[in-house]
Amino acid sequence: MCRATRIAVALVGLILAAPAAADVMIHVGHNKLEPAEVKIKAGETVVFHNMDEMPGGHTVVSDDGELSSPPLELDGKWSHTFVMPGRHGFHIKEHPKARATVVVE
Ligand SMILES: [Cu+2]
Repeated sequence: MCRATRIAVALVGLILAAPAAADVMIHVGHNKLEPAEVKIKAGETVVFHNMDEMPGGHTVVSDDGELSSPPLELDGKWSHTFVMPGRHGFHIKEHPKARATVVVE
């Protein structure tokens, strides 16, 4: 193997060895966000996936009012990529007692 080929093989090996960053999922439903807490690293994405049909949909909002999904239909998804470390609280606008926290490390 020539040197360039060896380097190319090594690079492909590195790419294949790197674990794929899977998005973290929070399930949205009637009066529930599950799990109630997820931990991610800065730069990772959380997907909110609506599992229950409701007239008008389910809207995911951050407790600080900065972020809001559109009303999610059944099987609708909304994602957000978090860059700021800290604890980010969310609730469902239509079910304010349904809460979840995204912990960004
Ligand atoms: Cu509902």
